[in-house]
Amino acid sequence: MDPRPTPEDRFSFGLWTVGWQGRDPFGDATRAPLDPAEAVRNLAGLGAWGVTFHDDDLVPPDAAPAERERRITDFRRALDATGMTVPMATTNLFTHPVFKDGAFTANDRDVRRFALRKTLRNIDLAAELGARTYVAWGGREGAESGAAKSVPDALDRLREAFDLLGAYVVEQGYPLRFALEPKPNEPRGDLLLPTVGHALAFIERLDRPELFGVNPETGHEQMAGLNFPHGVAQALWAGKLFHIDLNGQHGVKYDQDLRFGAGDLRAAFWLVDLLETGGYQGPRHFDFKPPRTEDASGVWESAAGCMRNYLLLRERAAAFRADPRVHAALRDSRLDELARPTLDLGETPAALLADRTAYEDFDVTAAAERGMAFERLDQLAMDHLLGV
Ligand code: XLS
Ligand code: MN
Ligand code: MN
Repeated sequence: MDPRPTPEDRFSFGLWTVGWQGRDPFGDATRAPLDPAEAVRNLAGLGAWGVTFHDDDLVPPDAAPAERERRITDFRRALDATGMTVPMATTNLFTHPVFKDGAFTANDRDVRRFALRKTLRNIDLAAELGARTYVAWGGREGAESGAAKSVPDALDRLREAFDLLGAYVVEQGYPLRFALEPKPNEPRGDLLLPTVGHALAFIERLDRPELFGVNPETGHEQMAGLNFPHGVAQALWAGKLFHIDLNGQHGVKYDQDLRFGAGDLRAAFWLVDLLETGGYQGPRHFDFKPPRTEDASGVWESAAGCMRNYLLLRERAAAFRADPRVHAALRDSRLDELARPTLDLGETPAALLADRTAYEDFDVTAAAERGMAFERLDQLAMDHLLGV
């Protein structure tokens, strides 16, 4: 079958993804700038549903008010003409040299206040354009050396910033929630909130934790050598998967931002299986970079590939879940047992201590000898993934 993306699939792309000009630490841009309105039209033509942006992707930070208005109007026209939505927006707190030591956690207080004002300004625009999620990636919140950053003080400042932003959206009555995006390193040597787990723990220390969730990115967790589907599953379990950045990554190295499905294909299979069965209703957002080897046609090829790979994996994962041999293998591996509570309803410690079958009469040797049959189960997954 030839899968075709439709708006029901809720695929979205950042303006900065297809608009990336290919500038990297070693080389200049390889592509011309892309007009946001053209990005919207092309993405809509490919079957995408939404487009997202950093403030600076839409309007250069030094644009005069009239120029700002013109750019926003052009963007709105393209949205209206194509029916594309803006589900999410975010702030660029990392490109301008003023943010070289971070934004909300910069050592300089005036930089922190400027960063807050820049964010509030774009939150107004995000709300105006109908966004429901506001992403916050730390960008340059971090350090290269030990004494340069007091982590407890920096976390206090980060908490202050998010408490203020939360208070602001409540005060304005905006239907926005925040999604914090973890990343272990790059562009700083070490970043604050390096993984999904760190971010989830941080959120619980905020004034309004209910307004804050996470925006995990495939490559960011994999840069830390972590299992991405497991991190996403924990975010879902905590009710905190507010948004997701899908892309591809080959293991522990620099942030590759490959198209979705490139890199760790098996992790991508389990991720799609999880998103499609785990109750996630949000956008399927691609945060990738078409490699700088590509010209404009390669850019759109790469964007289409993100959606195509998601749909192919969705089909493969559904076939895996529907296969009667898989149902039997899941039982052989006792996944049904795992879904059963360990204790009886209302069972107390005393009742457990009184249950001789749980200890005195438990045949430890026999239990230790049982095979788990995971290899057969995993091979069935592999067969489905490979389309056998
Ligand atoms: C960079 C991040 C960035 C965020 C949005 O590594 O992925 O693109 O998603 O600022
Ligand atoms: Mn990335
Ligand atoms: Mn991202």
